[in-house]
Amino acid sequence: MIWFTEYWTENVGLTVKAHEVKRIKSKYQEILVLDTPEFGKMLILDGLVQTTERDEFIYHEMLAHPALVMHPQPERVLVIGGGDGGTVREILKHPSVKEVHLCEIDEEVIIVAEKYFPTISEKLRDPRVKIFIEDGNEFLQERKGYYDVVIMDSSDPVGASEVLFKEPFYQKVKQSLRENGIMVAQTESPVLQEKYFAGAYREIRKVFRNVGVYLAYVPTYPSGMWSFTIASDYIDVKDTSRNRERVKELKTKYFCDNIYACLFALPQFVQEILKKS
Ligand code: SPD
Repeated sequence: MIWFTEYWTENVGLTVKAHEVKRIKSKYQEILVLDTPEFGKMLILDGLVQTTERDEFIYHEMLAHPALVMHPQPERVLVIGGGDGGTVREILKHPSVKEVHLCEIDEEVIIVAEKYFPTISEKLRDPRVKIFIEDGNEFLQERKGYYDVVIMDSSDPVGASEVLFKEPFYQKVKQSLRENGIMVAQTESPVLQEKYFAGAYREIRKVFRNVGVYLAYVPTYPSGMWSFTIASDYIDVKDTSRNRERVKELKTKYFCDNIYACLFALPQFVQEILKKS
């Protein structure tokens, strides 16, 4: 057994006792798989926890479903990042979806996910899924007016992922959407990463007319309080009276009709952060 710590800041972190299952260095990052008593297997990239068998459903459901439910009829969906496959699995719960493109820069993440995280990656080989091993920023250059929903399932905004949290990237996302298109991004913790959280909101608002922020509780992410930012030029993304009947048809463990109904209920301090952004 080893002790592993993800440092959330210089002063606080998440420490778990674990068996080391696999450690490899890919072209882009160190990929580590741990097996822990409480969270099951954990996928860690460059020292940062990406997903765990125990709580992955919370993040993946909350990242995928709100945007897919709000869209009148999502058929073509793009995921940038998300090589573990959890977001793809959730997207395919929506019967209208015909095509999912997954753009992941690091093929090793997919290989590791398929070997060690079969319940998360189980839909990656579905015939509706096409995998592109490419840089998300470059990939979008070629796609104009194609997607109904674009989902940023990125790692934290450090190193190669930093560009995915900036205005020029969101402009490309916007151009890749067709009419009624919606985008959603994971946007870090308002508690421990206020700078990144507020920064992403500011950049997204420069590009899209309608923007909303919602939260979920993800135990293994910094502070546990995690944010998602959803945006569209066509759809009032804060109107959660739309398509509520579709939520009831989804087989989920966290996302549900009550959560959808009050998706944008934010704690006062989070509202304050957004107001001054
Ligand atoms: N600090 C962790 C943020 C990770 C967000 N992406 C995770 C990818 C899981 N599909």
